[in-house]
Amino acid sequence: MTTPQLLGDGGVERLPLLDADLLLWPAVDLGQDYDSLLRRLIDTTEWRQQQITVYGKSCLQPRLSAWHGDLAYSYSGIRLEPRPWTPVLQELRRQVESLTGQEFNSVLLNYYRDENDGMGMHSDDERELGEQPAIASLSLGETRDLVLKHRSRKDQKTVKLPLPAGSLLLMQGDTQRHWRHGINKLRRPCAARINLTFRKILPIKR
Ligand SMILES: O=C(O)CCC(=O)C(=O)O
Ligand SMILES: [Mn+2]
Repeated sequence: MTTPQLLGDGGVERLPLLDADLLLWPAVDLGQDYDSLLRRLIDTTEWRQQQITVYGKSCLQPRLSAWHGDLAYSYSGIRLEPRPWTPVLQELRRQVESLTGQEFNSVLLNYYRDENDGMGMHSDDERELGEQPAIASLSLGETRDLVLKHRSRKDQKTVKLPLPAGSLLLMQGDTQRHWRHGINKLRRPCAARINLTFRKILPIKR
């Protein structure tokens, strides 16, 4: 593991959140324009709408998703079998690894088609992510706010972090232990957004 690279233009910033370790690159250079990449990923990914179990109830996730990488991943009662790395995902992984100094073996793509799609508040704290997971989250398309809430400290205000196209957020250290995060549905019309979360899954037997 190396320390994150400090860039000249649009360099990385550390977000001042108690009990969290968050680094944000506001606009990373991906060597291609964000909109073409968004369209390419929308058109070429085999999207699924997963049926999940939340508090014992079965429902469809309000978004589409795809899991690529080396190992399967289980959460909310579902098991995602990995699809192979595609050239475009491999290249994005290489760029994200080089910026963050972390290694990733998987990526979860989330496709928020419009304002009716979102993601409930959660922590990425599955056992196979390890004790202090580093998760790198790359956004494309419409800006949506990542809502962050401290798990136990009522004196910590809810944070709304806008994630514009080309932004890269690294969540690491104790962030998942102390904070939950999610993407609210919106009341105003909103175009498509894709978020790619690069993760390192550890081979754990269940
Ligand atoms: O869409 C986002 O920015 C959040 C995605 C996320 O939290 C997840 O995939 O676990
Ligand atoms: Mn998450």
